[in-house]
Amino acid sequence: MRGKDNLRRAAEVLVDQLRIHGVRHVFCVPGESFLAVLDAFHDSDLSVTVCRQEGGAAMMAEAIGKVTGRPGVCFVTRGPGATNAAHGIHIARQDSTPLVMFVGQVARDTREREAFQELDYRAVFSSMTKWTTEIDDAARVPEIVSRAFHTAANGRPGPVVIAIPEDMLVERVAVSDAPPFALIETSPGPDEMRKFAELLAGARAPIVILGGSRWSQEACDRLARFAEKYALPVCTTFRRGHLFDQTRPCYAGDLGIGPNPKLLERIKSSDLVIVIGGRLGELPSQHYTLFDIPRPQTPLVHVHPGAEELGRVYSAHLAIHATPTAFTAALEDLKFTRVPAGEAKAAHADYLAWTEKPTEQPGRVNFGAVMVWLRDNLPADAILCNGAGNFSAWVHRFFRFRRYGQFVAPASGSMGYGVPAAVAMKRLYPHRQVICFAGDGDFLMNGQEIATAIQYDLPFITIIFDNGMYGTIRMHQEREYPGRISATELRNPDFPAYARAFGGFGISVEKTEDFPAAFGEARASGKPAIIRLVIDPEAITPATTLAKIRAKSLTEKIQ
Ligand SMILES: Cc1ncc(C[n+]2csc(CCOP(=O)(O)OP(=O)(O)O)c2C)c(N)n1
Ligand SMILES: [Mg+2]
Repeated sequence: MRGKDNLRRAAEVLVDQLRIHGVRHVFCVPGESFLAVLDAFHDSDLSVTVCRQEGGAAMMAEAIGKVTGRPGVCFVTRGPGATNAAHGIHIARQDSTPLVMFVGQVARDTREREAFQELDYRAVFSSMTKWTTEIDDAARVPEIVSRAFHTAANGRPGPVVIAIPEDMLVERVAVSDAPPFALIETSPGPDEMRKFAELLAGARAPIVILGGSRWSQEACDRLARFAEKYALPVCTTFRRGHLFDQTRPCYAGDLGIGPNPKLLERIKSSDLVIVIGGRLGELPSQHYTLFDIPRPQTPLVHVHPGAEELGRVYSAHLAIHATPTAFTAALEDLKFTRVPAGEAKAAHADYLAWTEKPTEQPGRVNFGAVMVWLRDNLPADAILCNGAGNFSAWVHRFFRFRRYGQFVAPASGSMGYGVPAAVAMKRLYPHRQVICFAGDGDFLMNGQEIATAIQYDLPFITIIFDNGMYGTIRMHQEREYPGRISATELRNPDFPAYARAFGGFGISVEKTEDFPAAFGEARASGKPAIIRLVIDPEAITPATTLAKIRAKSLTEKIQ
């Protein structure tokens, strides 16, 4: 509440800054360290989501940052709250997502005594954030919050952590608000675009690889038009499948874990690789084997919004410091001396052959067939979320993403992301269908956020791939230490009953053909729902079984 002197408390100034910077949603687990902020929420029109664990709150904020390109915001308490939230901060780092996290801090006059739950946030978070700071002076709240939003969103986006000492938050100050932060575009220069046109016109078999952040629907559309005009094959990197409408005739496939071998062949035999937006990190580079380091033999064009990423691993033949949004705008004006002609048709045919039909699988539920059913039956703007585990391989392979922001999943490979991301998406887009895919291991890392879904009446459907194990690790185990199962088996709760215990809907599916009816019931319930798929543990990837991996490994070890 504003005082009689008409001065604002620092906490009110802070919440006012959030509104000015366009924030609509904040996610938090409350703490006594930032009561004054909670009080300021009381008078604001911000949509506040109270969560069950700070890791979930940080992931929800990260998911908002991922799909809007503007910093997602969360508030957590001191030591234990902040360290819980580290999970989401690391995702924002690796996924290049703008996020601003506020953390309670002990009062300024008790600092450095290791006061109750005190933590040195700069020391703890600096290796994961773009900036970690503490606000000592209430009068500087507008300045520091403004810098945090600019830092998080511009260049290579990423997380910022701001500690807010509790005594600072209740100080009353006379201070002016900052203006709204700006999303700053970095545009390619005319020389760079001319060189790009020359390289493309001279290439026999160019290929485009899309990744990273700082995209938008318009940027994706511009890229798609350009690719179609010149028949350029376009693939997307791990968990960035939403950057290209996969039903369009230039789509060449997913360059993530276990990609189509034909796609890898195509990249290896191409004579110009154009990477737009992504870092070409460990997964898309197939563990740094696809291209030589530092100078790839195949000419490489690398377009990235962060100057420090250009030349970090790959010394590109043409490095362009630009946001994907600005680069795709520049593509529209490109002039060619010779018209490039790519191999999109053949690449798309390879993609269709790889993804059209589900593969044969052991067990009565074929997850590939479930994904194909969802591909044919979900609305074009449905949002799909997931965490990490082998189950996601079927999502990547068999679904067809159509729109920007439709796929919300961690490129960092972090488990536990799907449920919080689905909560955030349903908060942001109440009228869109939201589906969360989870492994049985993955789900229970943040499954408690189903309580948040119930509290805010967010009816999304979680599909749990229940194979009774940490399947991914078991797969690696069988390959490296065949037959020696260690710490990968799981005894699971009754997942449908878990959903019902929270007030949701739950159902088990034991045969593929029962899935559509179960999905219909889950939808009709109007509640947050869990559909548990009973999966044969042998069905370890769309391409192979555990027994085959073990047998191959044993044979190799004998030789
Ligand atoms: C937070 C986190 N902890 C651990 C891991 C390592 N890890 C990767 S996949 C995986 C198992 C996933 O199991 P599940 O969710 O059941 O999926 P499945 O592989 O069985 O389909 C583990 C433990 C990780 N990626 N993230
Ligand atoms: Mg599992």
